[in-house]
Amino acid sequence: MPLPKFPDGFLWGVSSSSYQVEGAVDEDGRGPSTWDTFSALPGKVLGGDTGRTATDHYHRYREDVALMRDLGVDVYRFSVAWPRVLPDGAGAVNKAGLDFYDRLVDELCAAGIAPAVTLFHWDTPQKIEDDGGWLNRDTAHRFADYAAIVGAKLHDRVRMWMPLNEPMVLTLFGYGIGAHAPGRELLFEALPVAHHQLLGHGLAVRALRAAGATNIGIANNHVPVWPASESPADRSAATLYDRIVNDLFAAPILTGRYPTEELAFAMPGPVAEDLETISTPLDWYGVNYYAPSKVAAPDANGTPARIDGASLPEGLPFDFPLIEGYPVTDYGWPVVPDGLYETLTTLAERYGDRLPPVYITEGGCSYHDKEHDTRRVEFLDGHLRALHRAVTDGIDVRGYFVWSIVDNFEWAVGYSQRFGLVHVDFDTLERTPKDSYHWYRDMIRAQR
Ligand code: IFM
Repeated sequence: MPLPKFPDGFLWGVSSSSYQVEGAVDEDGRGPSTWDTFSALPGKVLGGDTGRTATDHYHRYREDVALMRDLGVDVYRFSVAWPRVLPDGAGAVNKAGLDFYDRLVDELCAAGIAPAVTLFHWDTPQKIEDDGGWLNRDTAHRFADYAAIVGAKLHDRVRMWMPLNEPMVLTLFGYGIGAHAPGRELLFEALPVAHHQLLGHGLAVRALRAAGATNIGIANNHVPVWPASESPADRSAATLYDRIVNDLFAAPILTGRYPTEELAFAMPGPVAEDLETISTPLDWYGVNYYAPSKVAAPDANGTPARIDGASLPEGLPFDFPLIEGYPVTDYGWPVVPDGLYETLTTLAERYGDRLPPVYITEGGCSYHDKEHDTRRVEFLDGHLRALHRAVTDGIDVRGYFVWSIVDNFEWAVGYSQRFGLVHVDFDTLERTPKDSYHWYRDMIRAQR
C-alpha cells in the first residue's frame, strides 16, 4: 500500500557526519580530532577500525551528491569538521578546510539540493580536548567563535543549521562511560559536559544569527523510556533515565529550565544566566529517533548493567533489559515504529507550544544486506506511517532525513554496522545503491 500523502512542502532528506564519511584526516591542514586519537587506541573500536579513509567522501563528494540528486532528495544534512576549519579548535582559520565545505555547498546547490549543516557531530579538535574539552566552560565560547566563521562563509546558501548533534551521546558515551571519544569514565561527574554543550549551542545560535544565518535548530536524539516493570524501583530508575537522556537536553533549550532541581544543582554556573542563552528561541527542533530503551533498577546481585550487549561501568543506577517481542536490526536494536509516534506525542505533551516545528533529523537502521535490503524498506515504510499518524494528529513535522545516505564508520563498532541506502565496499570504496535507495526515490516522487 502506498504511503499516505505528507503535507505540501514536507522535506525529504538524507544525513551523514564528517568523521563518519570524510576520511582525509590529515589532508589540507586538518587538525586531529578526539576520534582520531580514540580510534587509534587498541581495543576502543571494533576491529581496530578508524575514520582515516571512511567512505572517502572528502574526495568523492561529487559522486555522492550525484547519488543524492538521482535519489531526488530536497536536502542533505552533513556536518562540518571543526578541526578541518580550525586545526587547533581556535586561532587561525584553515582556508583549505573551509573551502571544502564551500565546494560541497556549491555542488549541492547546483544539484538542486538544499544544504543542512551540523556544526558539531562529536569530532572535537584534540587541542580543545587537551585543554579540558567539554568539561571546560571555555570550549562553549571557542565553539561559538567557530560557528561565526562557518556561518559567515556559508549562510548565503545553507537552508538549515544545527549547532549540535545528539549532545546526550557525547555526554553519556564520551564522558560518562567511555565507550566513545574521548573515552572518559566520569559517570555523573560528566554532567558539566551537558551544560557546556548546551551553552555552546545557545552561544552558537546567537553567533550564527549575527553572521547572517537563518533557520536554526538542533538535532537531539529522543528515546521512549519504558520501565521494565511496575515496581517502584524500576519506575523510578526509568524516570531518572528519561530525565537524563531526553529532558536534560530538551528542557533547557525549550523552556529555559533544567528538568529537575538536582540536575540544575549539578551544573557549573552561572546556571540561571546561562539558561537564558541556552533557550535562545529556535526556528525548528530536530529529533533523531532509533528505538526505545527498557530501563530497570540495577541488578540486586551487583551484576554490571549491559547496553547493546556491552558491559557498562559499575555504579550506574540503571540496567537495560532487552526489549522482546519486536524484530531486531542486525545491530540488535528493536524495530518499534510506534516509538517514533510516542516520541513526538510525548514531546508535544511536555513542551506544548514551546515546541517549534519539528524535523526528524535522523531515522534509520543497520542491516548487512548488500543490495536487496527489504528489511530496511519495511523499516522506513513503518516509521513513515507512524510519523504520518503524528502529523495527522496535529504535530507540526516538516521533514524526514534518513540516516544515512551511504554505509559509514559507525563509531565504536567501526564498519561492522551498515546504515546506508547505498552500500559501500570498504576495500574499493565502490558505491552500490540498495533496494531501499530505489524505494526512497520512488516514494519521494510519489509524494510530489
Ligand atoms: O551513526 C549514528 C549517528 O552518528 C548519530 N545518530 C545515530 C547514528 C546510528 O547509530
